[in-house]
Amino acid sequence: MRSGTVAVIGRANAGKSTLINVLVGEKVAIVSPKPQTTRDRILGVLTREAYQIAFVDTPGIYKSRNVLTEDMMKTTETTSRDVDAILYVLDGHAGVREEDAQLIRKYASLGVPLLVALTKTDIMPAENLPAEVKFLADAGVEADIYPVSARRGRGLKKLEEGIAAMLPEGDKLFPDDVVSDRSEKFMIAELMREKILLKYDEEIPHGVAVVVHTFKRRENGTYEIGLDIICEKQAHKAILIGKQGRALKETASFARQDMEKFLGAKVFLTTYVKVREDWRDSERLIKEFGYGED
Ligand SMILES: Nc1nc2c(ncn2[C@@H]2O[C@H](COP(=O)(O)OP(=O)(O)O)[C@@H](O)[C@H]2O)c(=O)[nH]1
Ligand SMILES: [Mg+2]
Repeated sequence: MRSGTVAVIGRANAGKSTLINVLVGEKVAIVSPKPQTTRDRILGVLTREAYQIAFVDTPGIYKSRNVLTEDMMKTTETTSRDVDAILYVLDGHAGVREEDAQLIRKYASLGVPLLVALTKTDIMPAENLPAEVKFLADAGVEADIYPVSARRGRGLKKLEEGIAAMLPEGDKLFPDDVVSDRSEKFMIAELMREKILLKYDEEIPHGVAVVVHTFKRRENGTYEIGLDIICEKQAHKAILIGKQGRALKETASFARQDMEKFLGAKVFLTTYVKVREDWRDSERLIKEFGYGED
């Protein structure tokens, strides 16, 4: 049996979290079209008879701007040094750039086996593929390249087997039924953040933290969940809540439906919006809100 950890890295929005979710077969990481969707390292475990792959989702590669994005970059960097293999994800639709080749060469030089997944092939003209592969080869990338579509489920089995072949022989790292190292409470907060990412312009979700303060399973199996949505400005709070609270009601109801799917039970959800200016520049508040390294 082969087993090991695989850091999934690449630029923001490449499709890393989506790819992990389909490979693992369950939603372990939230997804949105906006950068900075993934803030933390998240583990997603895929177990088969012949191998076990523990994917580590990373926030991706950013040009740092505040303490939170710096922390996110650090998470990506330290993760890539601490694994058995690296899966570099490229957005085939956006096209491969010199910057990608540079990053791949950099990560390939860490001494950890690396392979490349070129994703979103479903929205990429098929005739572009050979050119992208040639571009990478000309730029000195020696790694194997796997074209995939997470959305259409194409090329996944080959990729999975390619990854497994790079892992060391060894026992399972996790029990068969484990798919993530994150708590239900974390996922609940993330599902709320995902809906905020989907509903509002970038400026607002990038400054939002979600903190679950109540998470109770009642005798009858239903859940009572209370959470705070923390934003950076009064003006953002007003937008998040909307006229007569309509916007918040809609976002919360959207999130609640996903929470019910995730928990397999009815959820009673209470949400409040609070303002904490500049929390993204406070190491203490970032920790208090549950982001960043332990
Ligand atoms: N068409 C298509 N879109 C994808 C695919 N994979 C991811 N996406 C979209 O790309 C955006 C970014 O995905 P995400 O997984 O959050 O990227 P990450 O920042 O690298 O984790 C989301 O809107 C996804 O729905 C794919 O295979 N095909
Ligand atoms: Mg992500």
